[in-house]
Amino acid sequence: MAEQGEAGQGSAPTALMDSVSSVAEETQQEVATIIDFPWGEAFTPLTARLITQQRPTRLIIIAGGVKSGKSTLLGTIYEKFYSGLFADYRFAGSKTLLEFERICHDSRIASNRTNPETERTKYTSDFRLLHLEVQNTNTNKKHDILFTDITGEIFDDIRDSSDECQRHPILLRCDHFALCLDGEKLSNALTRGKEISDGVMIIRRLLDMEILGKHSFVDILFTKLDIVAAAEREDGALKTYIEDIKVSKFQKLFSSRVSKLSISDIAARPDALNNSELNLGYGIDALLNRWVECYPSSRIKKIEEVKVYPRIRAIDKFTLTHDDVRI
Ligand SMILES: Nc1nc2c(ncn2[C@@H]2O[C@H](COP(=O)(O)OP(=O)(O)OP(=O)(O)O)[C@@H](O)[C@H]2O)c(=O)[nH]1
Ligand SMILES: [Mg+2]
Repeated sequence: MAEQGEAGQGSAPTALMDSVSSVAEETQQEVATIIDFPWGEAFTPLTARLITQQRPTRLIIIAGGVKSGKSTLLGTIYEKFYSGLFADYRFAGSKTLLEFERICHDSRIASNRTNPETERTKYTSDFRLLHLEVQNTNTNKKHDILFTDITGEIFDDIRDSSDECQRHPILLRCDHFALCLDGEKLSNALTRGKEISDGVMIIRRLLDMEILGKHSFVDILFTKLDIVAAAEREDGALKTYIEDIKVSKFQKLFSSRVSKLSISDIAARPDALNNSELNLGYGIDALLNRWVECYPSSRIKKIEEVKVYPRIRAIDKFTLTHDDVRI
């Protein structure tokens, strides 16, 4: 009886196991016929090692508040290569094409929008990185670049909390730190004070935490120049005000604390409604040249300065903590 019972109980699972294994076999056959296209999604600091372990890579951190124009800046760099050469470069590839396409979608006719837009970047707890490979048209040298594309909310947290800065060791690795200040907010008397003080506070926090320092290349980007120019036509004092901010709040406070501080006006996607004569991507070509060609030489360390980490065994890959992430 007992044997029969066991056999009786066993027959159903056996049938189930048989059907599971036949499904598994079919799935395996299907998987074998799927063409393995590149992933195309954004990298995380960990997966970006796919790029950084192969070749020297520039890491550009694009910081700034919500809607300050960070993603549009990246989308425009990508769009510019659609029409051929941009700055001193030709497009040589990207492992995150899907993300660039996502950023650009709402600015295209295919999105059925009446105005070109950029979708708000979704909140992710980790940094998202976009990859671009460019080739210098004069030297033919190829360069890999990783740009961060993260929502301004993360930079609000970084500005307000040392713990949040420490949660992102990738900040230490940046070759260029670019802070976007929203030209639209600067053009409005009600919002400009906070936009400026938030910008000053984030640079100060990163300097005090020694994340930025004498080795750092910092860009302060005054975005949406078309909106600023339109506002200046209405308010004669605005131009002098903004020029004064550039000197008194950024140049004077920070230029002696970093390796190089550059201040630029850009218009990633000027709106025709602002009667602007600015081209798409105004000011961004010079920026891209600087990001690719200049990098902090002081990051090259003498051998005795290099901290030695214990050799990582295969099993350690599964136990690495956030602090171990170094790219
Ligand atoms: N007029 C004008 N609008 C711009 C320009 N650059 C960006 N914008 C607009 O500004 C808005 C915000 O731009 P995003 O690039 O999404 O800003 P973001 O900093 O990535 O925002 P989050 O991802 O939310 O942090 C979008 O509606 C863009 O179309 C510009 O040069 N001129
Ligand atoms: Mg964004």
